[in-house]
Amino acid sequence: MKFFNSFLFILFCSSIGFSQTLVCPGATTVFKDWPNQGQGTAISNIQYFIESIEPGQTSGPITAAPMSGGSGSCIDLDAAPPVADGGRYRIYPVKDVDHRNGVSTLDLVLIARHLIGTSSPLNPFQLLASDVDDSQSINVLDILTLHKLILYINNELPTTSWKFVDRSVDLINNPGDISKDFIEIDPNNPPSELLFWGVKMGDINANNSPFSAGNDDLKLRIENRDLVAGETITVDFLAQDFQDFLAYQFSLVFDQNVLAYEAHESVGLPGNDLIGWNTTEAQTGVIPNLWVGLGENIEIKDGEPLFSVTFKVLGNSTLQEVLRANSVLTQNLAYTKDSEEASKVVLDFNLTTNLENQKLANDQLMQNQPNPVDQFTIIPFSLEKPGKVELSITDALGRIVKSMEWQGLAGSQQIELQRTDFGAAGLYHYTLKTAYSQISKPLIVK
Ligand SMILES: [Ca+2]
Ligand SMILES: [Ca+2]
Repeated sequence: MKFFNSFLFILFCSSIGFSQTLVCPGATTVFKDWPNQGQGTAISNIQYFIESIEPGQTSGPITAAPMSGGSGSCIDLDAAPPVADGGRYRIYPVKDVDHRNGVSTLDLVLIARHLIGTSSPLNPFQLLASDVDDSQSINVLDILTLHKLILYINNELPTTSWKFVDRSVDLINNPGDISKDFIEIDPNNPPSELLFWGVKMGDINANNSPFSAGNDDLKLRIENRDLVAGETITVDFLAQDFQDFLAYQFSLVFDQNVLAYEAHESVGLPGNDLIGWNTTEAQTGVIPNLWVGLGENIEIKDGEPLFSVTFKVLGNSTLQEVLRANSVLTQNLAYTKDSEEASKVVLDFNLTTNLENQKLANDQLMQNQPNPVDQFTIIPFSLEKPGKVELSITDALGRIVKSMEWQGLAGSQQIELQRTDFGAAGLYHYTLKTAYSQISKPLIVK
Protein backbone atom coordinates (compact mmCIF):
# COMPACT_ATOMS: atom_id res chain seq x y z
CA MET A 1 0.00 0.00 0.00
CA LYS A 2 1.44 3.33 -1.03
CA PHE A 3 1.09 6.52 0.95
CA PHE A 4 0.96 9.96 -0.51
CA ASN A 5 2.35 12.18 2.24
CA SER A 6 3.98 14.43 -0.25
CA PHE A 7 0.71 15.20 -2.00
CA LEU A 8 -1.09 16.43 1.10
CA PHE A 9 -1.09 20.03 0.06
CA ILE A 10 -3.05 22.20 -2.28
CA LEU A 11 -1.79 23.99 -5.29
CA PHE A 12 -3.49 27.23 -6.04
CA CYS A 13 -2.23 28.86 -9.13
CA SER A 14 -3.02 31.71 -11.45
CA SER A 15 -1.43 30.93 -14.76
CA ILE A 16 0.97 33.65 -15.75
CA GLY A 17 -0.27 35.59 -18.75
CA PHE A 18 -3.80 34.15 -18.52
CA SER A 19 -6.79 35.28 -16.54
CA GLN A 20 -7.57 31.63 -15.76
CA THR A 21 -7.88 30.93 -12.05
CA LEU A 22 -7.30 27.30 -11.17
CA VAL A 23 -7.82 25.59 -7.88
CA CYS A 24 -6.26 22.16 -7.68
CA PRO A 25 -7.56 19.81 -4.97
CA GLY A 26 -4.89 17.98 -2.98
CA ALA A 27 -5.05 14.25 -2.43
CA THR A 28 -8.35 13.18 -0.94
CA THR A 29 -7.49 10.27 1.31
CA VAL A 30 -9.18 7.36 3.04
CA PHE A 31 -9.38 8.06 6.77
CA LYS A 32 -7.39 5.75 9.03
CA ASP A 33 -5.96 5.66 12.55
CA TRP A 34 -8.66 7.58 14.41
CA PRO A 35 -8.18 9.66 16.50
CA ASN A 36 -4.67 10.37 15.27
CA GLN A 37 -6.14 11.11 11.85
CA GLY A 38 -2.86 10.16 10.24
CA GLN A 39 -2.47 10.14 6.51
CA GLY A 40 -4.62 7.72 4.55
CA THR A 41 -4.31 6.32 1.07
CA ALA A 42 -5.10 8.63 -1.82
CA ILE A 43 -8.43 8.02 -3.55
CA SER A 44 -8.59 8.20 -7.32
CA ASN A 45 -11.41 8.77 -9.79
CA ILE A 46 -13.05 11.60 -7.88
CA GLN A 47 -15.06 14.30 -9.62
CA TYR A 48 -15.39 17.80 -8.20
CA PHE A 49 -18.56 19.83 -8.41
CA ILE A 50 -18.65 23.54 -7.74
CA GLU A 51 -21.43 25.67 -6.31
CA SER A 52 -21.47 29.44 -6.64
CA ILE A 53 -22.95 31.38 -3.76
CA GLU A 54 -23.99 35.02 -3.93
CA PRO A 55 -23.27 37.35 -0.98
CA GLY A 56 -25.72 36.74 1.85
CA GLN A 57 -26.89 33.40 0.39
CA THR A 58 -26.13 29.96 1.77
CA SER A 59 -26.37 27.99 -1.47
CA GLY A 60 -26.51 28.48 -5.21
CA PRO A 61 -26.27 26.71 -8.57
CA ILE A 62 -24.08 23.62 -8.71
CA THR A 63 -22.48 22.84 -12.04
CA ALA A 64 -23.94 19.60 -13.25
CA ALA A 65 -20.69 18.48 -14.85
CA PRO A 66 -17.38 18.14 -13.07
CA MET A 67 -15.22 21.22 -13.39
CA SER A 68 -11.83 20.92 -14.98
CA GLY A 69 -9.17 23.40 -15.91
CA GLY A 70 -6.14 23.66 -18.11
CA SER A 71 -3.94 21.26 -16.19
CA GLY A 72 -4.64 17.92 -14.58
CA SER A 73 -7.76 17.80 -12.48
CA CYS A 74 -7.66 21.47 -11.48
CA ILE A 75 -10.91 23.37 -11.28
CA ASP A 76 -11.18 26.46 -13.45
CA LEU A 77 -13.05 29.06 -11.41
CA ASP A 78 -13.53 31.24 -14.47
CA ALA A 79 -15.65 28.50 -16.02
CA ALA A 80 -17.86 28.30 -12.92
CA PRO A 81 -21.08 30.30 -12.65
CA PRO A 82 -19.85 33.80 -11.69
CA VAL A 83 -20.45 35.25 -8.25
CA ALA A 84 -20.66 38.95 -7.33
CA ASP A 85 -18.01 40.62 -5.18
CA GLY A 86 -18.17 39.01 -1.76
CA GLY A 87 -19.57 35.81 -3.25
CA ARG A 88 -17.98 32.44 -2.64
CA TYR A 89 -17.62 28.97 -4.11
CA ARG A 90 -18.20 25.60 -2.52
CA ILE A 91 -16.39 22.58 -3.88
CA TYR A 92 -17.83 19.09 -3.45
CA PRO A 93 -15.98 15.87 -4.26
CA VAL A 94 -18.17 13.10 -5.69
CA LYS A 95 -17.40 9.45 -6.34
CA ASP A 96 -20.27 7.06 -6.90
CA VAL A 97 -19.00 3.80 -8.36
CA ASP A 98 -18.43 0.24 -7.15
CA HIS A 99 -20.80 0.21 -4.18
CA ARG A 100 -19.50 -3.19 -2.96
CA ASN A 101 -15.91 -1.94 -2.69
CA GLY A 102 -14.62 -2.97 0.76
CA VAL A 103 -18.02 -4.20 1.98
CA SER A 104 -18.04 -7.63 3.61
CA THR A 105 -19.82 -9.50 6.40
CA LEU A 106 -17.11 -8.24 8.78
CA ASP A 107 -18.54 -4.74 8.33
CA LEU A 108 -21.99 -6.12 9.26
CA VAL A 109 -20.47 -7.59 12.42
CA LEU A 110 -18.92 -4.24 13.35
CA ILE A 111 -22.26 -2.43 12.97
CA ALA A 112 -24.15 -5.15 14.85
CA ARG A 113 -21.66 -5.06 17.74
CA HIS A 114 -21.96 -1.30 17.87
CA LEU A 115 -25.76 -1.57 18.03
CA ILE A 116 -25.79 -4.06 20.89
CA GLY A 117 -22.93 -2.31 22.68
CA THR A 118 -20.47 -5.20 22.78
CA SER A 119 -17.58 -3.32 21.23
CA SER A 120 -15.93 0.04 21.71
CA PRO A 121 -18.02 2.75 20.04
CA LEU A 122 -17.50 3.43 16.35
CA ASN A 123 -15.58 6.61 15.53
CA PRO A 124 -17.25 9.48 13.60
CA PHE A 125 -16.02 8.20 10.21
CA GLN A 126 -17.28 4.70 10.96
CA LEU A 127 -20.63 6.10 12.10
CA LEU A 128 -20.89 7.99 8.80
CA ALA A 129 -19.96 4.84 6.84
CA SER A 130 -22.60 2.83 8.75
CA ASP A 131 -25.62 4.95 7.79
CA VAL A 132 -25.88 3.38 4.35
CA ASP A 133 -29.53 4.30 3.85
CA ASP A 134 -28.95 8.00 4.62
CA SER A 135 -31.55 7.95 7.40
CA GLN A 136 -29.34 9.98 9.81
CA SER A 137 -29.42 7.07 12.26
CA ILE A 138 -27.83 3.64 12.48
CA ASN A 139 -30.09 0.71 13.02
CA VAL A 140 -30.95 -2.75 11.75
CA LEU A 141 -32.16 -1.32 8.43
CA ASP A 142 -28.55 -0.36 7.61
CA ILE A 143 -27.49 -3.96 8.29
CA LEU A 144 -30.28 -5.27 6.04
CA THR A 145 -29.29 -2.81 3.30
CA LEU A 146 -25.68 -4.02 3.36
CA HIS A 147 -26.83 -7.63 3.54
CA LYS A 148 -28.74 -7.17 0.27
CA LEU A 149 -25.69 -5.56 -1.34
CA ILE A 150 -23.38 -8.41 -0.32
CA LEU A 151 -25.87 -11.00 -1.58
CA TYR A 152 -26.27 -9.18 -4.93
CA ILE A 153 -29.98 -8.71 -4.24
CA ASN A 154 -29.25 -5.01 -4.71
CA ASN A 155 -26.30 -3.66 -6.66
CA GLU A 156 -26.18 -0.19 -5.17
CA LEU A 157 -26.71 1.53 -1.83
CA PRO A 158 -29.43 4.17 -1.43
CA THR A 159 -26.62 6.72 -1.00
CA THR A 160 -23.56 7.61 -3.09
CA SER A 161 -20.87 4.97 -2.60
CA TRP A 162 -18.38 7.48 -1.15
CA LYS A 163 -18.88 10.46 1.14
CA PHE A 164 -16.36 13.18 1.80
CA VAL A 165 -15.58 15.30 4.82
CA ASP A 166 -13.71 18.61 4.95
CA ARG A 167 -10.41 17.54 6.41
CA SER A 168 -10.03 20.73 8.44
CA VAL A 169 -13.05 20.07 10.70
CA ASP A 170 -12.20 19.24 14.30
CA LEU A 171 -14.13 16.00 14.75
CA ILE A 172 -12.82 15.35 18.25
CA ASN A 173 -14.50 18.47 19.60
CA ASN A 174 -17.25 18.74 16.98
CA PRO A 175 -18.23 15.22 15.88
CA GLY A 176 -21.39 16.59 14.26
CA ASP A 177 -19.30 18.36 11.62
CA ILE A 178 -18.77 14.97 9.95
CA SER A 179 -21.49 16.01 7.47
CA LYS A 180 -19.52 19.00 6.11
CA ASP A 181 -18.99 17.58 2.64
CA PHE A 182 -17.69 20.73 0.94
CA ILE A 183 -14.99 23.35 1.29
CA GLU A 184 -15.96 26.96 0.82
CA ILE A 185 -13.48 29.25 -0.91
CA ASP A 186 -13.28 32.97 -1.51
CA PRO A 187 -12.12 33.38 -5.13
CA ASN A 188 -10.17 36.51 -4.19
CA ASN A 189 -8.46 34.96 -1.20
CA PRO A 190 -7.88 31.29 -1.98
CA PRO A 191 -7.11 28.81 0.81
CA SER A 192 -3.66 27.36 1.24
CA GLU A 193 -5.06 23.83 1.19
CA LEU A 194 -8.14 22.00 0.03
CA LEU A 195 -8.21 18.53 1.54
CA PHE A 196 -10.92 16.00 2.22
CA TRP A 197 -11.29 12.67 3.92
CA GLY A 198 -13.04 9.99 1.89
CA VAL A 199 -15.40 7.51 3.55
CA LYS A 200 -16.47 4.43 1.63
CA MET A 201 -20.08 3.82 2.67
CA GLY A 202 -20.68 0.44 4.29
CA ASP A 203 -16.96 -0.21 4.72
CA ILE A 204 -16.59 0.21 8.47
CA ASN A 205 -13.02 -1.11 8.73
CA ALA A 206 -11.88 0.94 5.69
CA ASN A 207 -10.28 -1.93 3.77
CA ASN A 208 -11.61 -0.74 0.38
CA SER A 209 -9.44 -0.28 -2.67
CA PRO A 210 -9.44 3.52 -3.16
CA PHE A 211 -8.29 3.31 -6.78
CA SER A 212 -11.37 1.47 -7.96
CA ALA A 213 -12.84 3.17 -10.98
CA GLY A 214 -15.85 0.90 -10.74
CA ASN A 215 -15.65 -0.97 -13.99
CA ASP A 216 -19.16 -1.50 -15.18
CA ASP A 217 -20.65 -4.82 -14.22
CA LEU A 218 -22.34 -6.86 -16.90
CA LYS A 219 -26.01 -6.70 -16.04
CA LEU A 220 -28.22 -9.59 -17.02
CA ARG A 221 -31.74 -8.32 -16.56
CA ILE A 222 -34.43 -10.67 -15.34
CA GLU A 223 -38.11 -10.07 -14.86
CA ASN A 224 -38.85 -10.94 -11.27
CA ARG A 225 -41.91 -13.15 -10.77
CA ASP A 226 -43.72 -15.24 -8.22
CA LEU A 227 -42.89 -18.94 -8.25
CA VAL A 228 -45.66 -21.45 -7.59
CA ALA A 229 -44.86 -25.08 -6.89
CA GLY A 230 -45.76 -27.38 -9.76
CA GLU A 231 -45.35 -24.95 -12.67
CA THR A 232 -42.56 -24.98 -15.25
CA ILE A 233 -40.97 -21.62 -16.08
CA THR A 234 -38.50 -20.36 -18.64
CA VAL A 235 -36.33 -17.50 -17.34
CA ASP A 236 -35.04 -15.06 -19.98
CA PHE A 237 -31.70 -13.36 -19.27
CA LEU A 238 -31.93 -10.02 -21.10
CA ALA A 239 -29.12 -7.85 -22.48
CA GLN A 240 -28.21 -4.43 -21.07
CA ASP A 241 -25.29 -2.57 -22.72
CA PHE A 242 -24.10 -5.98 -23.90
CA GLN A 243 -22.30 -4.51 -26.92
CA ASP A 244 -19.67 -3.10 -24.50
CA PHE A 245 -18.51 -6.57 -23.44
CA LEU A 246 -16.05 -9.13 -24.81
CA ALA A 247 -16.54 -12.13 -22.55
CA TYR A 248 -18.01 -13.39 -19.28
CA GLN A 249 -17.89 -16.42 -17.02
CA PHE A 250 -19.86 -17.06 -13.84
CA SER A 251 -21.66 -19.65 -11.77
CA LEU A 252 -25.43 -19.45 -12.08
CA VAL A 253 -26.68 -20.49 -8.66
CA PHE A 254 -30.24 -21.32 -7.61
CA ASP A 255 -32.00 -22.74 -4.57
CA GLN A 256 -32.41 -26.43 -5.47
CA ASN A 257 -35.30 -26.71 -3.00
CA VAL A 258 -37.30 -24.28 -5.13
CA LEU A 259 -35.99 -24.77 -8.69
CA ALA A 260 -34.98 -27.90 -10.59
CA TYR A 261 -33.01 -27.37 -13.81
CA GLU A 262 -34.58 -28.76 -16.98
CA ALA A 263 -32.99 -27.09 -20.02
CA HIS A 264 -31.18 -24.03 -21.36
CA GLU A 265 -31.04 -22.31 -24.72
CA SER A 266 -28.76 -19.64 -26.17
CA VAL A 267 -31.45 -17.47 -27.66
CA GLY A 268 -29.63 -14.34 -28.78
CA LEU A 269 -25.92 -15.02 -28.20
CA PRO A 270 -24.22 -15.20 -31.62
CA GLY A 271 -23.98 -18.85 -32.68
CA ASN A 272 -20.34 -18.54 -33.79
CA ASP A 273 -19.20 -17.37 -30.36
CA LEU A 274 -17.63 -19.66 -27.79
CA ILE A 275 -20.45 -20.60 -25.42
CA GLY A 276 -20.05 -23.15 -22.63
CA TRP A 277 -22.48 -24.65 -20.12
CA ASN A 278 -21.74 -27.28 -17.47
CA THR A 279 -24.97 -28.79 -16.16
CA THR A 280 -23.41 -31.79 -14.41
CA GLU A 281 -23.77 -30.08 -11.00
CA ALA A 282 -27.23 -28.68 -11.75
CA GLN A 283 -28.90 -30.94 -9.17
CA THR A 284 -26.89 -29.13 -6.47
CA GLY A 285 -28.10 -25.76 -7.76
CA VAL A 286 -24.99 -24.63 -9.67
CA ILE A 287 -24.53 -24.18 -13.44
CA PRO A 288 -21.17 -22.69 -14.50
CA ASN A 289 -21.27 -21.03 -17.89
CA LEU A 290 -19.17 -18.80 -20.09
CA TRP A 291 -19.31 -16.75 -23.27
CA VAL A 292 -16.45 -15.42 -25.38
CA GLY A 293 -17.44 -13.05 -28.17
CA LEU A 294 -15.58 -13.80 -31.39
CA GLY A 295 -17.37 -11.41 -33.73
CA GLU A 296 -16.40 -7.79 -34.35
CA ASN A 297 -19.67 -6.16 -33.41
CA ILE A 298 -22.46 -7.38 -31.22
CA GLU A 299 -25.88 -6.30 -32.36
CA ILE A 300 -27.93 -7.42 -29.39
CA LYS A 301 -30.08 -4.53 -28.20
CA ASP A 302 -31.08 -3.74 -24.63
CA GLY A 303 -33.97 -5.92 -23.53
CA GLU A 304 -33.33 -8.72 -26.01
CA PRO A 305 -32.76 -12.21 -24.54
CA LEU A 306 -29.19 -13.60 -24.46
CA PHE A 307 -30.11 -17.02 -23.15
CA SER A 308 -32.90 -18.72 -21.24
CA VAL A 309 -33.06 -21.45 -18.61
CA THR A 310 -36.09 -23.64 -17.98
CA PHE A 311 -36.85 -24.82 -14.44
CA LYS A 312 -39.46 -26.96 -12.76
CA VAL A 313 -40.73 -25.06 -9.71
CA LEU A 314 -40.66 -27.17 -6.51
CA GLY A 315 -41.62 -24.57 -3.89
CA ASN A 316 -43.28 -21.18 -3.56
CA SER A 317 -40.99 -18.16 -3.66
CA THR A 318 -39.95 -15.39 -6.04
CA LEU A 319 -37.25 -15.53 -8.70
CA GLN A 320 -35.26 -12.74 -7.07
CA GLU A 321 -35.03 -14.73 -3.84
CA VAL A 322 -33.61 -17.91 -5.36
CA LEU A 323 -31.40 -16.96 -8.34
CA ARG A 324 -27.81 -15.57 -8.16
CA ALA A 325 -24.63 -15.10 -10.20
CA ASN A 326 -21.55 -15.84 -8.13
CA SER A 327 -18.12 -17.56 -8.07
CA VAL A 328 -18.92 -20.79 -6.24
CA LEU A 329 -17.49 -23.02 -9.01
CA THR A 330 -16.52 -20.85 -11.94
CA GLN A 331 -15.22 -17.43 -10.88
CA ASN A 332 -17.54 -14.56 -11.73
CA LEU A 333 -15.75 -12.29 -14.25
CA ALA A 334 -16.79 -10.05 -17.11
CA TYR A 335 -14.54 -8.17 -19.51
CA THR A 336 -15.38 -4.99 -21.35
CA LYS A 337 -13.81 -3.84 -24.60
CA ASP A 338 -12.09 -0.81 -23.10
CA SER A 339 -10.50 -2.16 -19.90
CA GLU A 340 -8.29 -5.09 -19.05
CA GLU A 341 -9.57 -5.06 -15.48
CA ALA A 342 -12.36 -7.55 -14.90
CA SER A 343 -15.79 -6.64 -13.60
CA LYS A 344 -18.59 -9.04 -12.68
CA VAL A 345 -21.83 -10.46 -13.93
CA VAL A 346 -24.79 -9.31 -11.85
CA LEU A 347 -28.39 -10.39 -12.14
CA ASP A 348 -30.57 -7.30 -12.19
CA PHE A 349 -34.18 -7.97 -11.29
CA ASN A 350 -35.23 -4.37 -11.77
CA LEU A 351 -36.26 -5.09 -15.33
CA THR A 352 -38.19 -1.90 -15.75
CA THR A 353 -35.30 0.58 -15.57
CA ASN A 354 -34.19 2.18 -18.82
CA LEU A 355 -35.30 -0.65 -21.05
CA GLU A 356 -35.91 0.41 -24.60
CA ASN A 357 -38.24 -2.48 -25.20
CA GLN A 358 -40.81 -1.89 -22.51
CA LYS A 359 -42.86 -5.05 -22.52
CA LEU A 360 -45.67 -4.02 -20.30
CA ALA A 361 -46.35 -0.35 -20.43
CA ASN A 362 -46.11 2.76 -22.49
CA ASP A 363 -45.87 5.24 -19.63
CA GLN A 364 -44.87 8.75 -20.65
CA LEU A 365 -43.36 11.69 -18.81
CA MET A 366 -43.48 15.12 -20.42
CA GLN A 367 -41.33 18.24 -19.85
CA ASN A 368 -42.52 20.42 -16.99
CA GLN A 369 -44.16 23.78 -17.72
CA PRO A 370 -43.15 26.46 -17.00
CA ASN A 371 -39.45 25.66 -17.03
CA PRO A 372 -37.36 27.23 -15.42
CA VAL A 373 -39.50 27.05 -12.28
CA ASP A 374 -40.28 30.36 -10.64
CA GLN A 375 -43.49 30.08 -8.56
CA PHE A 376 -44.80 26.65 -9.53
CA THR A 377 -44.56 24.09 -12.31
CA ILE A 378 -46.80 21.43 -13.83
CA ILE A 379 -45.51 17.99 -14.82
CA PRO A 380 -47.76 16.16 -17.30
CA PHE A 381 -47.52 12.38 -17.57
CA SER A 382 -49.49 9.47 -18.89
CA LEU A 383 -49.87 5.94 -17.50
CA GLU A 384 -50.66 2.81 -19.47
CA LYS A 385 -52.13 1.10 -16.42
CA PRO A 386 -53.44 2.30 -13.05
CA GLY A 387 -51.19 1.67 -10.05
CA LYS A 388 -48.63 3.03 -7.65
CA VAL A 389 -46.73 6.09 -8.93
CA GLU A 390 -43.58 7.45 -7.32
CA LEU A 391 -42.26 10.90 -8.22
CA SER A 392 -38.89 11.97 -6.89
CA ILE A 393 -36.87 15.16 -7.33
CA THR A 394 -33.08 14.95 -7.16
CA ASP A 395 -30.54 17.76 -7.16
CA ALA A 396 -27.46 17.99 -9.36
CA LEU A 397 -25.56 15.68 -7.03
CA GLY A 398 -28.29 13.04 -7.16
CA ARG A 399 -29.58 13.75 -3.66
CA ILE A 400 -33.33 13.30 -3.25
CA VAL A 401 -34.89 16.59 -2.19
CA LYS A 402 -38.51 15.43 -2.38
CA SER A 403 -40.38 12.26 -3.13
CA MET A 404 -44.04 11.35 -3.13
CA GLU A 405 -46.17 8.32 -3.83
CA TRP A 406 -49.79 7.88 -4.81
CA GLN A 407 -52.17 5.64 -6.72
CA GLY A 408 -52.26 6.84 -10.33
CA LEU A 409 -55.05 6.38 -12.86
CA ALA A 410 -54.60 5.15 -16.41
CA GLY A 411 -54.33 7.88 -19.06
CA SER A 412 -53.12 11.49 -19.14
CA GLN A 413 -52.79 13.47 -15.93
CA GLN A 414 -50.54 16.02 -14.28
CA ILE A 415 -49.08 17.03 -10.94
CA GLU A 416 -48.30 20.54 -9.73
CA LEU A 417 -45.16 21.32 -7.74
CA GLN A 418 -44.41 24.56 -5.89
CA ARG A 419 -41.11 26.44 -5.83
CA THR A 420 -40.92 25.48 -2.13
CA ASP A 421 -40.69 21.81 -3.13
CA PHE A 422 -37.14 22.47 -4.34
CA GLY A 423 -34.00 23.74 -2.65
CA ALA A 424 -31.57 26.26 -4.02
CA ALA A 425 -31.71 27.51 -7.61
CA GLY A 426 -30.06 25.16 -10.10
CA LEU A 427 -30.44 21.97 -12.07
CA TYR A 428 -32.72 19.18 -10.84
CA HIS A 429 -34.13 15.96 -12.26
CA TYR A 430 -37.61 14.58 -11.77
CA THR A 431 -38.18 10.84 -12.02
CA LEU A 432 -41.48 9.04 -12.47
CA LYS A 433 -41.45 5.41 -11.41
CA THR A 434 -44.22 2.87 -11.81
CA ALA A 435 -44.25 -0.92 -11.64
CA TYR A 436 -43.39 -0.93 -15.36
CA SER A 437 -41.18 2.03 -16.08
CA GLN A 438 -38.79 4.64 -14.74
CA ILE A 439 -38.38 7.89 -16.68
CA SER A 440 -36.35 11.00 -15.76
CA LYS A 441 -36.23 14.53 -17.11
CA PRO A 442 -34.22 17.60 -16.10
CA LEU A 443 -35.70 20.86 -14.89
CA ILE A 444 -34.25 24.16 -13.79
CA VAL A 445 -35.23 26.12 -10.70
CA LYS A 446 -34.75 29.90 -10.70
CA1 LIG B 1 -29.54 4.38 8.65
CA1 LIG C 1 -14.75 -3.62 4.97
